[in-house]
Amino acid sequence: MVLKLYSSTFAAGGGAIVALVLAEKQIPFEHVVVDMANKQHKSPEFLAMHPFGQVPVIDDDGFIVYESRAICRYLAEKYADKGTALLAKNLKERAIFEQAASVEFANFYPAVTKVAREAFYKPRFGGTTDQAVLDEGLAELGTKLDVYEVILGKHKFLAGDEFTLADVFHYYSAPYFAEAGVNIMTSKDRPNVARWWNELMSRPTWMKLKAEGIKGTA
Ligand SMILES: N[C@@H](CCC(=O)N[C@@H](CS)C(=O)NCC(=O)O)C(=O)O
Repeated sequence: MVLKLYSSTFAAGGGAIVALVLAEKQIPFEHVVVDMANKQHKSPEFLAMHPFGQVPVIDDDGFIVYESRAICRYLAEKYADKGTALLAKNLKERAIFEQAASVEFANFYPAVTKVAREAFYKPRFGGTTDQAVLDEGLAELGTKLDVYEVILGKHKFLAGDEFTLADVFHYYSAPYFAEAGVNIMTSKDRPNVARWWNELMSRPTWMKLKAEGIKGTA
């Protein structure tokens, strides 16, 4: 049975990173659009797959996985020899990869979430951006990116010279920057971050996903 991805069609958040891994790995999948406006993700059938009632979820021939980063790791391991590698091969490279993946979850994601709430979600869903809170979020993100600048001065991608899931996890928030007109990722004050971010944004798999939204390939 072909793998099913349950998510919205908008290429953002967890659905986007799972869809990107499916594209990088060239894994055929059926896209099951979840009607979030009508709270389908809170229905008993959906809660049986994801007890927190969120997207994305995958159904791999009856094997259910939720939490986008866990899904990405599962797919990258299952299809290790297909498409882009995305995971490090030996123990020490794997440790460095896990270090970079933790950096994304512990440093980048919390700071970006604040920025996304003020700059993207509030205006989109009828609220008003609080400029002081947004500035605070951008300042916090800036301090994290100052460290990224040093790391990315040493190698091309976050976990070394290869593109890995640690980079992929950053696409979770990418559409929020673009839609909210926030240019912090390409600031000329951090040329290594800008080079890395521009490289991520111009990856053909991502450009296709951004242009077309999430679409099944099976
Ligand atoms: N940590 C989860 C977060 C999932 C999440 O927040 N999904 C959002 C859409 S991007 C959602 O389903 N929101 C609806 C809700 O929480 O009720 C993951 O990465 O999969």
